[in-house]
Amino acid sequence: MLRFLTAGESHGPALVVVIEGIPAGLGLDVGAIDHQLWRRQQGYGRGQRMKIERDLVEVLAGVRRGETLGSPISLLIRNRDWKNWQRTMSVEAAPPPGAGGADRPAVTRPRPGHADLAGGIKYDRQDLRDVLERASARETAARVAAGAVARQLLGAVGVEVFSHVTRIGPVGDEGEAAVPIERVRQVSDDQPLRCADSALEARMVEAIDAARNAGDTLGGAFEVVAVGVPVGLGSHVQWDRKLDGRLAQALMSIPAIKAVGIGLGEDAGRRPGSAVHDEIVLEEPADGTSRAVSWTAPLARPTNRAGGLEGGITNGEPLRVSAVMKPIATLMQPLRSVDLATMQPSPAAIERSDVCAVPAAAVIGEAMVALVLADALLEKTGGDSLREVVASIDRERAHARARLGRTAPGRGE
Ligand code: EPS
Repeated sequence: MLRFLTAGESHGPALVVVIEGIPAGLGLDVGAIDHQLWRRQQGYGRGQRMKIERDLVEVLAGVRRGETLGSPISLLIRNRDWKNWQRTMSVEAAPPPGAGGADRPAVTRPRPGHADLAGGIKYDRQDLRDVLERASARETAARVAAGAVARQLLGAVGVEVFSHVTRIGPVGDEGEAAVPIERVRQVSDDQPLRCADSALEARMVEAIDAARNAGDTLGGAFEVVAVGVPVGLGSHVQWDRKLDGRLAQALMSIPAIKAVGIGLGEDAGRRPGSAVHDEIVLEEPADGTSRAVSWTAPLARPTNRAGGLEGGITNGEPLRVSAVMKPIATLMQPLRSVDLATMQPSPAAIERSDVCAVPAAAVIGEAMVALVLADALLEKTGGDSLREVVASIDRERAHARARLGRTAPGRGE
């Protein structure tokens, strides 16, 4: 229903994304897209590149007088660093006169953990820059722009998506309880690492400093939360319609993501069933969902260990999805590699890079979750216009509530 494709190299002129399937009549706030791009650029541990870039979106198609048309939306984000790379990244066989920047030598020493070696062999490239330019996480700026559009569609039916960082390298909360939704919501973009626990965050900052001083890098983990999600997105009836599987694919496609969890995630494998499954009771909703917007009142769940998904279908509880990011592959104290030009042992190439980018990955995770949810929403509601989408959701919510009200005599609203 909703699809998007990105294009662009890290040091090329720009990134672009084409999004198809956004219904007509959505008032598009371009400033809100820029805000999401800004959020992706923040976080303690980013490198020099983020001092150069100031990502801003240009809308090329699909919007007129502030509203979407139902036609493909095309967004462009210019790379400010392009001016320093015009010779190296020139489209022409020979850089045109006046092209800026240096002629950089070919990259021939693949970095362990990056796409350099496998991509160079697969695409038969001698200069590994031909691979790393596209494998670079710079591409995720385009995803965040697309996600910011999806987020605005979701906002029109009351869905909100946010995130927090839960681990940087060895520093993380070992407690078993999930961080309450309201604390996650209060995490500020001005915090260095967007962690809900400020004492933990201070230790995370120290861990990043130590890694930087050692010429090393750090990964970590984050959680994305979505509240107000309608019941019934995704389906149990076929493998490729299960929403947990679709979310896992979307999050796993973010560079450096190595594991994805839904709700308890891997902890679910350590507990007995009685400490994993969420009881169904007749009372107020437990966490983050007010009764006024609940789809399932008077039914409620005292816990949400399932992370809002059962059978691959959203169940009316907040969606909670986590992901683990490995450390960035470019090390200032490089690992052993082999120079493919000489076939001699040689330290891996050093590219300017970040020490830690987990807070950025969390913002990208929000964007991917928003895109998957928007796709699943449109699958459920259909609709060429926003009016149709909203009417469908209102109708389905009213139906669910009337049905549950009937089956709980005396408790219906
Ligand atoms: C990246 C290397 C760095 C990062 C980049 C991802 O870029 P550069 O090689 O220009 O220093 O800053 O991330 C971004 C540019 C971005 O916008 O997130 C890599 O090799 O993946």
